Parts: sequence; structure tokens; C-alpha cells
Amino acid sequence: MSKCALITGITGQDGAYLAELLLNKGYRVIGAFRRTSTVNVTRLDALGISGDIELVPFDLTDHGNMRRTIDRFCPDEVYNLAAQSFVGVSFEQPITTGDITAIGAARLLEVIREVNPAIRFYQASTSEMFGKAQEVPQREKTPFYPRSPYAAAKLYAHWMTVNYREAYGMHASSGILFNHESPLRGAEFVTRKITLAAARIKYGLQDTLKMGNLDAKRDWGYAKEYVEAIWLMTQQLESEDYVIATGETHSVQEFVEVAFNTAGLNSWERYVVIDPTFVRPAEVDFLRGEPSKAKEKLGWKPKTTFKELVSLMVASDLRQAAFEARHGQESVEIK
Ligand code: NDP
Ligand code: GDR
Repeated sequence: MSKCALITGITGQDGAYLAELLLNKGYRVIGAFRRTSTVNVTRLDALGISGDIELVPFDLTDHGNMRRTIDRFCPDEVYNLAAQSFVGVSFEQPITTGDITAIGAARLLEVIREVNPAIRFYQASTSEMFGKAQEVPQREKTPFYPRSPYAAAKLYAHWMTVNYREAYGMHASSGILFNHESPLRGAEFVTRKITLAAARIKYGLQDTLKMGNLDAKRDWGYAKEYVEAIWLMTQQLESEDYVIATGETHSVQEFVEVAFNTAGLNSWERYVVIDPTFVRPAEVDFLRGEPSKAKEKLGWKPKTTFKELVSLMVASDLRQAAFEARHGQESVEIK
């Protein structure tokens, strides 16, 4: 019998890549999506898998809806990828962020405890929990210091995951994933914002790129590889917490430089305008992860280099911009 997995946040970047991975492994995949006026399955379409997933309306703010869904499908594994995941917006919407990203995870853990505590649970934790980092590099035991409502919400969800593991013996893993990107990354996150702009400027569809803090430094990896680590965590005999990262750090400015060069645009300074709107009330200045536990216990290590990651994102956005320049509309079939 094939395993059944329920993925929350199926319409997001990681939801799409994880669904693809699990389908390739023969899973029955239940895609839990938040109901909106238009269901956004463009990422699933881009990977050509939307027809292979059973989509079900599911909202992390609605306990009854969640309980009925878990009851109905009896999944073997639940991957909680859904969140209000944009750090910048969390300063504007701290309560909504807390309701979805923090309490939403607690609701889901409660539902699993009530319905079937044998279900294996994955929580999408984040390097943002390290925030004002207390040591370099950051590892599983590094003390947390969240710097945004988003990070504080994720920290609550992280500790609830640990608590349900310890209190009820649930198989509940928390993946502390550092930034991971791809051509499917949301357009408001800095990497995709940059690669889209570079491509659009190249094709005359845009003149400038408005940016915030160029000095922030991040440990950026490739999303497609990070979902493998997520799956490996849920397959272990014991559930634990794992840092997933490359161990390498680059600044936002470096990302801009490499992306613009890759797109064939010299002197990025000509196009980039600093706009205070994109500067956050509190910033996370520097993150670098230490993924050696994941290497030892999961046999996972990152493969795609920083330059390869930027290149594959720029290449995808160049194809999209070329299509738009020719046909006057966005393409959805190029990833
Ligand atoms: P995305 O922002 O691309 O996806 C978030 C998903 O959550 C979307 O499918 C969104 O649906 C869904 N969602 C939002 N609110 C609700 C709700 N109330 N009920 C149900 N679903 C909801 O995130 P990523 O794919 O990049 O990340 C996946 C997870 O991993 C997130 O939890 C994120 O915080 C975390 N994370 C991400 C990292 C990264 O670098 N990408 C690093 C570390 C952690 P809709 O399409 O309707 O908006
Ligand atoms: P982050 O990602 O906050 O790390 O959260 P994001 O790409 O939004 O920002 C990274 C850094 O770039 C700086 N920055 C800008 N960011 C955005 N979005 N737009 C800009 O114009 C801009 N200019 C500079 C930011 O200040 C920041 O320092 C992401 C999300 O996916 C989270 O859900 C996840 O938990 C973490 O990564 C790990």
C-alpha cells in the first residue's frame, strides 16, 4: 500500500516541490490549500503535477475544517508548510501572522493528537528564529533570538512541535531551514524580486529595481534539494530537529551583482534604487547555517552552488520575460 501524505501550503514554493518528490516516490498526495476567489495552482501546473494531487480546502485558522480533513484522509504523514511566510508583512500584520503561523501549527498538532497521534508530523521551522544570531554558524543548539512577528510565531510553533514530541511521544520533526529559493519562489522575496527585475530590465519591460537593505547576508540554497531533507526527516526512526543550510553566506548586494551580470547587464548600480519602504523595522543582519547533523544522520547535503542557483533563477526569468516581451503576457509553462 502506498503511503498518504497531506501537505499544507500546497500552493507555495515548497509545497510544489515536496508534492513532486512524494509523487515520484509513489505517495498519494493530498494538497491542502487555503480557499481564495481564485485557486492558485500555477506552481503545480509549472511542474505538471496539479492533476496528480487531490486538492482539499484547508485553513490553519479553522480547527473543525482541519479535524474533518485529517479524519477523512487518515494520512500517514502531515507536512505543515502553510504560513504567513513573508517577514516584511508580519510587521504590518502581526496578529494574523500569529494566528496562522503560530497558533495554526498548534491547532494542527492538536488535531493530530486527537485523531491519530501515530501520524508523522513535519513543521517548517526557519533560520529566522536565530534572528540576531547568538553564534556563527548557527546549529540546532544555538539560542534563538527572533527579530520579527513572523520569527516569534515560528518559534512558538517550533517549541510546540518539540513539546508534542516529548509530551505525547509523537513523531514530530522540526526542520530549521535556511533561505531556499528557486524559479518558483514568490516574487516579493528578495532573490526572485532581483532575478525577475534583471530579466525584465534586460527585455525593456522594467526600468529600475527598488530595494531595501543591500547589506543583509543570507545562507541561500536550492528549494528542490531542501524538500528532500524534509522528507528524510519524517522517515527517521526518531523525530528530531535539523538545521538545513549550505554553510555559505552572501549579501543581498552580491546576489544583485551576480544576477545582473548573469542577465548580461553591466553596472547594476544604474538600475537599483534604495527605497525605505523595503527596509524593515528590525533586521536580521547575518545568517549562516551548520548542516553537519543533517549530513551525518540524514545523509543530506546541498549540491547547487550560489552561482548555479542565481543562474538557474535568472535563466527561468529570462525565458519568462522573453515570452512576455513577445506576447505581452506572462508565461506559465516555462519552468
Ligand atoms: P510560500 O509563502 O510560498 O507558501 C506559503 C503557503 O501557505 C501558501 O500555500 C499559502 O497559501 C499557505 N497559507 C497561508 N495562510 C494559510 C492559511 N491560513 N491556511 C492554509 N494555508 C495558508 O512559502 P514557502 O513555500 O517558501 O515556504 C514553506 C514554509 O516553510 C513556510 O511555512 C515558510 O514560512 C517556511 N520556510 C520557508 C523558507 C524559505 O526560504 N522558503 C525557509 C524556512 C522556512 P496561498 O497560496 O493561498 O497564499
Ligand atoms: P527573509 O527573505 O526575510 O530572509 O525570509 P526575504 O527574501 O524577504 O529577505 C531577505 C533579506 O533581503 C533584504 N531585502 C529585501 N527583502 C525583500 N523581500 N525585498 C526587498 O526589496 C529587499 N531589500 C533588501 C531583507 O531585508 C532581508 O534581510 C525568507 C522567507 O521565506 C521566510 O518565510 C523564511 O523563514 C526565511 O526566508 C528563512
